[in-house]
Amino acid sequence: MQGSENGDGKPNATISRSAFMGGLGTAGALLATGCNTPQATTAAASRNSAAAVVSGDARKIAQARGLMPADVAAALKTYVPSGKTDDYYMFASGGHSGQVLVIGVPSMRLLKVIPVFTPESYGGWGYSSGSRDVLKAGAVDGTVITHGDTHHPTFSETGGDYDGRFFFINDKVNARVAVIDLRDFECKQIVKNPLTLSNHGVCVTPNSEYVVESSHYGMPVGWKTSDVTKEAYRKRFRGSQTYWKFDAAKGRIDPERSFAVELPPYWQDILDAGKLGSNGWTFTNSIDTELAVPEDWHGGPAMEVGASQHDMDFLHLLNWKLAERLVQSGGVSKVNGLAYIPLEQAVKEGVLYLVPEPKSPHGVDVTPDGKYVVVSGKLDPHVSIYGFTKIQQAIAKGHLRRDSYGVPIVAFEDALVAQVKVGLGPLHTQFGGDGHAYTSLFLDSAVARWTLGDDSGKGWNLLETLPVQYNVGHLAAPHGDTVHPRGGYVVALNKWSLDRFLPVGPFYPRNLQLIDNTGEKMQVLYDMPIGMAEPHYAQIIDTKLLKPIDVYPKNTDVFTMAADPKAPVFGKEGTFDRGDHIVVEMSMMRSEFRPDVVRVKRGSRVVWRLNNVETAKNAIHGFALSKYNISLSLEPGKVEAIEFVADEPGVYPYYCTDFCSALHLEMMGYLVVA
Ligand code: K7E
Ligand code: CUA
Repeated sequence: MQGSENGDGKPNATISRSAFMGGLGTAGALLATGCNTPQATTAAASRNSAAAVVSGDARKIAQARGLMPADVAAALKTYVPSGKTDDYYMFASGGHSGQVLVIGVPSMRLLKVIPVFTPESYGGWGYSSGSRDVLKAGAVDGTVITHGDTHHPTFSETGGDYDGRFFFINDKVNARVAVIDLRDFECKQIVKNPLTLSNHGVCVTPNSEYVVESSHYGMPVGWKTSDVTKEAYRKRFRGSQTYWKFDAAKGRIDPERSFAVELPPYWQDILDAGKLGSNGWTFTNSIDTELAVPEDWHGGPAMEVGASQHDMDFLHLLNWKLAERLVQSGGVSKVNGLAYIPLEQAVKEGVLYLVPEPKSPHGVDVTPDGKYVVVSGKLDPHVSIYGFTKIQQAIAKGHLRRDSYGVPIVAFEDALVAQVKVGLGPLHTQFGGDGHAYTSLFLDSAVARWTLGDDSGKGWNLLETLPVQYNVGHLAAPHGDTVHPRGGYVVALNKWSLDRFLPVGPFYPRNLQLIDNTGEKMQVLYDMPIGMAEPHYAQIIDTKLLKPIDVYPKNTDVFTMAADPKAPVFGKEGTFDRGDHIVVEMSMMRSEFRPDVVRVKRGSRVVWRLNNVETAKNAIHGFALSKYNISLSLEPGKVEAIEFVADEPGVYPYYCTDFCSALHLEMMGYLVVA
């Protein structure tokens, strides 16, 4: 028996969380003996009370429910008692829901859905003037987009580790990036990439100088062309990598100080930023170095065949610090308003290099020490480990061959340190606090755990694989892509769930599986169904790093995080005629709207400002207005505005949508249009 059993039947006061996590035997002991020893605990506070749980009753329950010792251990490891909170926040992409999910780990309880690219009536997102402005800023050629396909969530970093201040996420379908402020867990900004319509990878540089966005499908720059021959694809289609300058003081991306590097149209995919010794570089893989185009454009094979012919694609190495210096020296042009380093210039200045990478690469992840880049190809059973030092030596030596665009290529053998045969369909790698690496195996539906070695190629070994259910995409581990992985858990983000949950029709839940990686053998602890689109990637952050506000300061405009000079003043509410429009100044409090009647003339343009004047935590009021398609959520201290034309005579109720008090149903009023 391993773990925390101290053998004398007394409470083991020195038990650490990790010691407990390692002890599958603990629950076995519990079931076998039904003893009163409180081995099962994650916090000092629950140590004494655990004695009540670990009794003969627990054994009876386990037997009645047919639970095995491992099940009981898993339950104890994930159970967070009512009133207690989790150790970690997991921020997961919401896939093509366009939103972000906040989940507690290890309980796997859903804490919040953050509306981002898609209007969401519960939060008033896309209904208030402020949120509409954010969505409008992400418009494509004037069309406001009301959906998104979120893939790669990224926390802001300081010194290569999450700092708990901001959070970024991409929209793959329209090449946009959103900024979420972790003070209030709300989206504040969406920027549209002016060069392309599709992106994929997003990462931050180690001090959040830049949010980096890789383009995905090959596109004519600026997408305005109908010349779609194979020759046009080669000549005029391009990829790009955009370095969005992040201004942490303002909490916004600054497009004026951002820049892009032009790339060959190889379908750049995921990317990661170098750290520590490799800081200053980004690593981006690609999947269509064949330059395959649809059959119709040249009569060749189907896209998926055409794009999988080569044994090798290219990992792109970009020296962003050098590119930044070029931009700052004023030596670059602009394309569609964005500073732009053309391919030829990038090659000439030594900004861009390539390294071959095995078949249909997908994941690229830099090790916590910054020394190695781990690449996995969907059609190759290995992860390939490139040495940053080896790459730099090969570049310094020169005499590199070039691709058809003139980009220098570091030879595969000169960059490669080791390959680990992990299994079929390796996709993405995370790093655990135990010093091991974890790679998802899509085809095997498994997680591989392997050891990190050194430059000599020694020490890179597969330890074990754990089956998961099913078709795993990304993995997420606490701070698992930083310089300081915390370990304890790995979450497998599975595409399919097949037989795991109660049937809910043909759209099956996605399955997030929590894995304990503290023991000799990994163990699946918990299955969490996601009742919406597929989360691709997630990041997990120590809760101690986040200090969210619980009540906005009075009169807060959440888009400036400052007092709104136009906030309605308590005691001076009313309806005011401003000539060409009507202004409504409204206060909200338990359990009334002031005013509770708003009279306007038919055809008036109405600017309606609302202020939740509450100062108590959690005293949220909603505002829904019949017929005018308006739903708002005002947390205490928040000010919002809406605008509409009162175009039909009639009586329209408005009411509070949050059950805020015993008189909540009475919190209503009438808009009278005469
Ligand atoms: Cu593999 Cu978009 Cu990172 Cu999906 S991506 S899994
Ligand atoms: Cu305010 Cu219900």
